[in-house]
Amino acid sequence: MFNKKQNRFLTILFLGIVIVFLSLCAERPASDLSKESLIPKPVTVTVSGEYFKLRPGTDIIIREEKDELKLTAQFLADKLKSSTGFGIDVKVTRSKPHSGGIVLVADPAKTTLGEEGYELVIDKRTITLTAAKPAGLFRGVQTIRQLLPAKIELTSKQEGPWEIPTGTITDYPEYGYRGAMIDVSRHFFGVEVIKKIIDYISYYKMNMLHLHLSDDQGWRIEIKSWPNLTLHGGSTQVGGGKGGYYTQDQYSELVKYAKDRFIDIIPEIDMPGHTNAALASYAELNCDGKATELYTGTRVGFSTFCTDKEITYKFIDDVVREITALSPGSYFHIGGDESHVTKVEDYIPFINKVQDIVLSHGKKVIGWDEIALSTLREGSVAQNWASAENAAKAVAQGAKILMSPASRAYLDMKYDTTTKLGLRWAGLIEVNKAYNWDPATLFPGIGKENIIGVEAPLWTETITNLDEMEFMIFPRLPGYAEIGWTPASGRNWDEYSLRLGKHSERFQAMEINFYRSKLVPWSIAEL
Ligand code: NGO
Repeated sequence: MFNKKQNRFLTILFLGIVIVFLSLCAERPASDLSKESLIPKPVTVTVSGEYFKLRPGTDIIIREEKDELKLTAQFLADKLKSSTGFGIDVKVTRSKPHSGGIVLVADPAKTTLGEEGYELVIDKRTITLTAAKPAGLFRGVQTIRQLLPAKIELTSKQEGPWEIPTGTITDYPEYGYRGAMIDVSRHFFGVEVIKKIIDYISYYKMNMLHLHLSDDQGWRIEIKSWPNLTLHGGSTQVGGGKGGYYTQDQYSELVKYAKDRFIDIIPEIDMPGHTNAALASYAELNCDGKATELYTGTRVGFSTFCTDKEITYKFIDDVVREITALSPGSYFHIGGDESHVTKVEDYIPFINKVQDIVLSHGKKVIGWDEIALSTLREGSVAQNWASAENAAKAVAQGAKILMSPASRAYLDMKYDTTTKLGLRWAGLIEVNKAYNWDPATLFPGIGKENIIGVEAPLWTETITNLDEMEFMIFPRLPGYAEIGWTPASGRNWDEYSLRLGKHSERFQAMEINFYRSKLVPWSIAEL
């Protein structure tokens, strides 16, 4: 029927088909979404074994032209564009179903997902990210980033494949407050450094950045009605360097940068102690009417506002008014720690008055745990750092606690005896010690219902630049983020340390200077 040539052609064609068929059958192993190294660990994951693949032409699709949706969609597109080299665009399409791509859906009816929860349905052609609120979509976008290979974080074009295992993730946080604090007073850090910190904390789904804006060594935010605070009080720092401060415009720029990532900035003006920078700037705030000298050491507890002068409260009212006008978040932090030279009979009425000032400007109060000595106003929060007894006093008054126990959560504590940076008054905090605790069982009588969340503070007596900050923050920060997000029943160090080990690839892609703890199996050989 066929001649020799035709026979040969048919045989080759047949063999070709067989080879293609066999290679299709010799499938790669099924994917397993539940084995991905996500931090924080999601609440529930179901697996369907296939792969979604990002390709040239994969679009990010939103169904409504709303700013918050567009912003988050564009944020994702920008993250994916440079490393994949694909022209990933945001498209507004009302029609459904979609023919592939990443679809972001705001569905207010999904109330079970709460303020920040999200659902991610990944199939072979489409990723559908749904949330009740815009913040939930943003948190879900972080999950998508973490599901892609670490090189997605690089800014130059990389080779794919860009695959994500299929399945479903339903996820929401355990606590509503998950934050970090940066002390910009002991050493000052400019706007670009703080933006980096905001990027890092948002990558791990934290939602609060507390800025410690004033202390003995420096006043760091412009107050137009009291200009000498920054001109003089902001002019130095620990060690005698030149210090610095944020103008109100720069502060607003930070607030917006954070807000776009669904993070609130919580401003702190520490008082009545830790106030030397203000006392050096305005003589009238001192009981003896004499301005103090600027201070560049690290000792604490020697300064106090004059608590029985009227001008002190006029001053505080001006400061709180100007800062709250720039702050959309719901809290103002009044410090209140270590006021060792303020008599307790002066401290208590002072904190009571200051709480009322903050409330009169429409914000709720947070203060370090000593504020529990005063009469806590409705909604005031005590930030536990040192004293379980103060935390208990706050709870007895019906107040909530923000958990930052120094011996577990202070980012400025050394990892081990060889750590050059940092302090050790609250002990050494290796990565496992930082991770392995449950805020809801740390103190008897203080349970989840009494706690608004977790915050990890970085005090900067010994920290002078971004590199040093990163070294103290990483790799402990992802652990604090997970403590705040993932239910305690779903957390254990052995399993977490494997996931954390994989994140070294991401730290490296983001050029983060991190501490290579021996307790973590880092996944990059040349470490
Ligand atoms: C304490 C103190 C800060 C120090 C920090 C150093 C609180 C709340 N007050 O924490 O002034 O910088 O320790 O670890």
